[in-house]
Amino acid sequence: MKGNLESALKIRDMARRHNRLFKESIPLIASENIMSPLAMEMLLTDFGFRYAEGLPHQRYYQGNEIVDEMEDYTIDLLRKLFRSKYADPRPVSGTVANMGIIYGLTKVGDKITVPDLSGGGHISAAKFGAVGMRGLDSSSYPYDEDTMSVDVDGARKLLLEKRPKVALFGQSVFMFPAPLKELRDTFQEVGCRVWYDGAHVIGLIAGGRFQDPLREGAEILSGSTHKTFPGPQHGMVMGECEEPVWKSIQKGLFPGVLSNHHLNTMASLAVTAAEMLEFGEKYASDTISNAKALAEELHSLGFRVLGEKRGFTESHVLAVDVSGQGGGKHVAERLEKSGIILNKNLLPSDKGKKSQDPSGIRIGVQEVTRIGMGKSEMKEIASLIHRSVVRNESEEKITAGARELKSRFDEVRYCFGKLKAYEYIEIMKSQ
Ligand code: DSN
Repeated sequence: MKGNLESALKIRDMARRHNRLFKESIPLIASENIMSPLAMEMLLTDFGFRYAEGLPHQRYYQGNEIVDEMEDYTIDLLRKLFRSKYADPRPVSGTVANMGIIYGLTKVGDKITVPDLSGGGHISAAKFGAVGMRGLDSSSYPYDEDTMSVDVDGARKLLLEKRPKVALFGQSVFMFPAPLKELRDTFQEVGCRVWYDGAHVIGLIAGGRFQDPLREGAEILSGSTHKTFPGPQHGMVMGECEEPVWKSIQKGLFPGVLSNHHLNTMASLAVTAAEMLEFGEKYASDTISNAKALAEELHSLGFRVLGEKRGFTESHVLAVDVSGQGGGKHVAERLEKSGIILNKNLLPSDKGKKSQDPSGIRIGVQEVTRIGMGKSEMKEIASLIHRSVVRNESEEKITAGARELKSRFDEVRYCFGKLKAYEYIEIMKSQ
């Protein structure tokens, strides 16, 4: 008994240590964020322990009256935020959203065109991911390293040649808008369903500061809800399509790939959507201007920041070729030991290279923006990175600098209420 209690407390100790690690580090992973107090509160409600399979008002369980009210309300908030005809907040993650769409819209052997992995494509669109699991015949758009985006002429050629059932756009290294407007006529000529996976940029879309896929030719928009959209780990799908298409997607989600969906994260997502309606425009603007500032500063310090011809980035993310500084793995690990957390990443020129040993690093500024950092702090971050990986200053020195910088920014912004970031649960402090 005592041993088991010790095991349980050990886990709590790990959680505390993890909180402290992120409290004291500079968090630059492009796919992460932290939540507001109200969104956080929703995670610790009874919603988290209940079942509500299916759609509101057509459930298989009793006790869902308030769940139905909450889910209807969430759908309305998402439809308003993304100006979409339909919304479904049930996917428990971005990849589950993608699996449901694939299951609902395609049959084994259907053709799909997707972004290439080395061009920043997501694993769910890969042959070894959800697309492959459905047995689809997939082809990748060529990538243009000059514009750091899908090559428009190459994509047009591929679409006309393959005539896919579904054309998918959206990446995990997503600096510039996908060429939806440019390809709109081609989509119509081919008659394909156009689906945009906006996981990385969906908070910027919500804030009206990136492209607006549902007005540019996409009829389906999917995403996770914890990157530039600063909510819980969850997923969502929005539709601007005909009713039968939407119904197929909803069937793909349930009973296709979901049994129960997670009601506490859905409530948390709804709170975040309301906060994005209030603060999203400013948050998206500040995030993008910080990304540009960090890119310019790193460039001026001699780093090879990709996308120079287009001003490095129009989103929250930048990609840096660090092959001259020991490669992505070495640089990411060195920075981690120095209090700066980011990830190694394949670059478009890395064709054939292993993803464990790429040339690049990926940097996202959505979380540091969320805690109030601005352009001058982007200069400080660039300087810390430069001092660590170019001037080879000691890990202790850089860690001290990172901690000092971080200690000045510990409050979650762009939300209702106040919360000290990284000090989530008061009870953990009092034990
Ligand atoms: N793997 C995540 C990312 O970091 O981009 C997306 O699922």
